[in-house]
Amino acid sequence: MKFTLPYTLMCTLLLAGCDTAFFRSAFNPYDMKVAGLSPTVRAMLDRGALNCGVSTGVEGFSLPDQSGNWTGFDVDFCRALAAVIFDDSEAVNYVPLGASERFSVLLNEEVDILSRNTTWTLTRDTLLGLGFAGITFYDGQGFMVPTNSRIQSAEDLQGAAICVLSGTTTELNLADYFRERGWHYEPVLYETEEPMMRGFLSGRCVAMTADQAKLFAMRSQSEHRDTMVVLPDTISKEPIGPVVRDEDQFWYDIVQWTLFALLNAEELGVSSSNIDERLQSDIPSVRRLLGQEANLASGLGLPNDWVVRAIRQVGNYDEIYERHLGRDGLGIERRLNHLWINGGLMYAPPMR
Ligand SMILES: N[C@@H](CCC(=O)N[C@@H](CS)C(=O)NCC(=O)O)C(=O)O
Repeated sequence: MKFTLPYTLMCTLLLAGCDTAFFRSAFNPYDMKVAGLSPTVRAMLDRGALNCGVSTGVEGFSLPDQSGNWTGFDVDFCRALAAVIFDDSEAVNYVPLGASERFSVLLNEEVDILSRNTTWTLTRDTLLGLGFAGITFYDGQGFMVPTNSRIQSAEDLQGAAICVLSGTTTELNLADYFRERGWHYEPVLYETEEPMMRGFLSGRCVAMTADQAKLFAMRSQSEHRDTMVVLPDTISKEPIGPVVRDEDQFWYDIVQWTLFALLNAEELGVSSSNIDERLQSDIPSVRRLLGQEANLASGLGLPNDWVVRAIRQVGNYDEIYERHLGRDGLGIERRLNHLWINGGLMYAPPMR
């Protein structure tokens, strides 16, 4: 039976500061009103745009052109969310954030989401009051060295000076790597990336370490790209995903299911180029994905065509990947980022 609460009582509870968890359990979750219970969504609707925290400029992930138009894999995830919420993938304010400041800016509500090469870890998830809504990209930490260096693999780095950004998992993994081996090394710490690249190019360190996709991006962005090479070693797991504040479960669900929808669309062969044809499909899972039957979006407080909006305006996961990171972008093989049916780890729960 559907649970309804008299309007006055609901207002009283809201004024009393009753938390959203109560409402979540008290209301029938398939009630469209739930969207009104997300402070993040409410603020976004008032503002008319999503505030998306991105990195300060990483080719393939988030990079502004000279007119200030942002493109990239992380940018497209925010565009998909804006399509879902506003039916307008352009309704996004991009906020470039360095590694050290990103979490406080999110917690201070200056952005609605971090879509910014951020690794999911236990402490970030539990101690900081953050929620990781999924994994958009499986990465791992690597090293870049000058092409003419004697260093062939990470095993040759004993005693080396290594350039690294502070406030990252990269810095911590680097320490673990050397501690485990009982080796000495000299961490050369930077706050932001540009000076780190300059330090590396000037020989301040013999290697630079970062997430591997990031190293490929930095190499591709540099006019000295032919003088540097990424080593074959991967020294960590870097599951990268969108981050929101813990307390807004409704917004978390929208972010999480938007990612799942992009993956399920790829799995079901629904793309921006065939969406009109696929809207005529008789296949039950395609019809559910595209809101042609069942009322699956009501639990998210969204209209039935929410996935159609995202796919039409931005594309499915494969399109986004290939556009920025794959064949039309950085040229990084999908590997772990393939769908599970293609030997990868990308596996979205069913939409039913
Ligand atoms: N995935 C790691 C590293 C994230 C990170 O911020 N990496 C640096 C480079 S190693 C970066 O992307 N910088 C781009 C920027 O600051 O705009 C983490 O979550 O701590």
